[in-house]
Amino acid sequence: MTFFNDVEKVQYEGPRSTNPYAFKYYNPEEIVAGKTMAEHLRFSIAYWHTFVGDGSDPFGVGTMQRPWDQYSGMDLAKARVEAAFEFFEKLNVPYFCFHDVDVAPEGETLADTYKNLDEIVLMIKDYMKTSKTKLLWNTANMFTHPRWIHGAATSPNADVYAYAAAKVKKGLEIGKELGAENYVFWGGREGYETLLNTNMKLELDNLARFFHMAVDYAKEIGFDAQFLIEPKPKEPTKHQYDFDVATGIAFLKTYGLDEHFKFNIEANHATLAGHTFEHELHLARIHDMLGSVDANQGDTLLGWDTDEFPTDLYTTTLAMYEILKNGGLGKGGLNFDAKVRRGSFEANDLFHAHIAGMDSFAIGLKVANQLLEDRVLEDVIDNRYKSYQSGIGQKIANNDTNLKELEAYALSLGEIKHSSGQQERIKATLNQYLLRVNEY
Ligand code: XUL
Ligand code: CO
Repeated sequence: MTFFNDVEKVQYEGPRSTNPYAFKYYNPEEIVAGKTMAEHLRFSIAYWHTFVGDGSDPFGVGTMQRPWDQYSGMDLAKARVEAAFEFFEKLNVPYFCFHDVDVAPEGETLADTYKNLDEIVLMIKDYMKTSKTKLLWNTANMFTHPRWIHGAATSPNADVYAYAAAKVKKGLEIGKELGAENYVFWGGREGYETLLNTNMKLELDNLARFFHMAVDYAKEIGFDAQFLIEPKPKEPTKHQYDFDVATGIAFLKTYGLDEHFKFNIEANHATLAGHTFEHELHLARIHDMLGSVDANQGDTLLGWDTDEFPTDLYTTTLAMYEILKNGGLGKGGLNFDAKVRRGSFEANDLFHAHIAGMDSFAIGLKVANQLLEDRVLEDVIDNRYKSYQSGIGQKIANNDTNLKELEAYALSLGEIKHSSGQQERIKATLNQYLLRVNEY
């Protein structure tokens, strides 16, 4: 059975195309800096938003009209798998991601849930035999069900901790079975609401123990995925422990987990933490911990996680700049953890949304690559820090001086001269590069 009957395979038709079901900029085979666009961008579809999300919000019920709406239970789960692989094929997207509960309904007991999962995982595995689409990552949903009310691996209740451990054990087995390239932890309920009832030290220690057990079990079963932490400061929990990349690095290093984990950085989570997307990517990159990306965008007028499809070219350009500087994403990819707006309820809007996101990142890739080739920002930055390339600056950079020598140097100084930071000139140049994208 097919579900998206209005749309044929989406192809690249170039910037002047008026076909809404064509890529204008994403040309998978086009070579940019020695690699195809497909290799650079490694797009992925988020199962939860695209095949499960119903458009409900805290004030209203679902609005989405989906060609699998007539099904329920395991039939619905199976219809979604069929629809998903049709969608992957039509959009020519190389990866997808899911939470356990996205693909199979939870049963009465954990054993029933496993049974449902096993059946659907088998079906997905079968589809993957003939599909070109692979699993970027899977994860365990440990935030929706009421059992996670006080957290999962940071719950005050050890039974919940054990239940969470079982879910992750199963998730690692599923990841191995389906050849996942990464395994993600997003701790939506791993945090606290008030310190008045919280033993933060025990919760953090328990969380670290949990991650160590996951690392050990993956090793034991020969699952060589990259582990990823996805930071977010808040929502649903008031204060989440994986607040942002800096907090995540401190946690991972404190508990000796840094060699096993990288970050899955989500644009809207970055802005919720009061950072730009590129700040989070940059910080992870300079620590060699940039693993993967949840590609979406927030709304500067709204203080919550709106998970919009990424269309802001300024941001996609700066994100691709960081990714290119990182030498790519390795096993990671650009996963559209993004949902169509509640008013975009037709099934075909799913195509429009993904095409918009893919074209936006393709533009970002081309512009960022040209910026790098022309050393636009490199030259600015090298020049700005050139005082560290010789004389006293070089001594500082080489760890070859001390406070006494620096004092003597400072006492000998005349008036200190500064250079302009010129950020307005740099931004104008960036605009020129963006507007010239069709020339690259
Ligand atoms: C929630 C979020 C999650 C993770 C996976 O904000 O981003 O969907 O990506 O659990
Ligand atoms: Co996410």
